[in-house]
Amino acid sequence: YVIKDNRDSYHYAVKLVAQLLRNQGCKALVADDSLLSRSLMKQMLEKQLFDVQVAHDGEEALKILKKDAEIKLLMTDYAMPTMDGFELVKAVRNFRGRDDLAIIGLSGAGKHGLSARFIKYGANDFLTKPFMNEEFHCRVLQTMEQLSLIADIKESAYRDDLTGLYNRRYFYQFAESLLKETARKNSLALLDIDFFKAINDKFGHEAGDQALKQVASLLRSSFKGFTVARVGGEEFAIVLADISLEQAYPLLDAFRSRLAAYDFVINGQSFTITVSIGLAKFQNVTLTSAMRLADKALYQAKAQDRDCVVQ
Ligand code: GH3
Ligand code: MG
Ligand code: MG
Ligand code: MG
Repeated sequence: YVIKDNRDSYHYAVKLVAQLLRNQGCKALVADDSLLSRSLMKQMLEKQLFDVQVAHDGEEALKILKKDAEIKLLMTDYAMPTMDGFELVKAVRNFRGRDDLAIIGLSGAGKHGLSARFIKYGANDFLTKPFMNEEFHCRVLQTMEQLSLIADIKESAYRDDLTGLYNRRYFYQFAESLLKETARKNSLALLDIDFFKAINDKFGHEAGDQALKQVASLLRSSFKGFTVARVGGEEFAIVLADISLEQAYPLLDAFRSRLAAYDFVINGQSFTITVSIGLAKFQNVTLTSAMRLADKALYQAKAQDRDCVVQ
């Protein structure tokens, strides 16, 4: 049905299908006091494969949005009892950003000034009622496409492209935000591959890269649910949220021995890799001092014949 509306552009239809696939199962919320308008929008969004909820006014919409962080699109009317569309947009923007939740405001015809104000209050776009079906679909599609693009850009800005792990930039941002939650008991581990220069020298830089990828994938499978980042060439950091030093030590030592026993086979050549690990507590400290502590422990691990965990 949506495609039929857009038969005039092949390229548009292709884009549309791609976005429909991304919309599938994605949650949307319609806030409108008019039953007719509400059910029309619900129906149209369902055609775009959204999972749609409805609210009768701004207050109800706000309640739903506070409970459900998975809602990715809000369509809101302007004139509604108890809380109007502007108030709703302003309130929602206090806890959901423009790159996280798309908002399209709607207002009656002859009130174009109102529509523009939606944007000023933080909506991504607006529509004037009554709208044509095709305009509705285009605006929703474009807004959701922008949200997807931002998500893609964010994802690539936070990933290391060799290993697919989080990068240094993400690690520092995440670590800073975790340290603000003072009540939690966390640990920080810094890992540095032993004599990696020798691996490169012996087997070539290309093989070294392959080895780094494999180390990363071992890290990923060993530390599921924790934040693992590549913070340097052959250096990795793991933030273990809600894990005390005493609990972290055996986890890291198990990884250390798992890695030491792992048989790397790259370009027909077989070798082993070991890692030195420095462990520090990660609560009620500044990020700088936590890093310094972990780094000091790592330095000691290197001094103690490597292939060990020091806390
Ligand atoms: P140590 O046990 O003291 O850590 O010895 P090391 O040789 O691992 O330490 P060093 O810091 O002196 O050398 C790290 C080496 O890692 C140097 C560099 O050539 C290599 N390296 C860093 N990043 C990459 C990368 O992305 N790919 C490859 N193949 N090698 C890298
Ligand atoms: Mg209304
Ligand atoms: Mg190093
Ligand atoms: Mg090293």
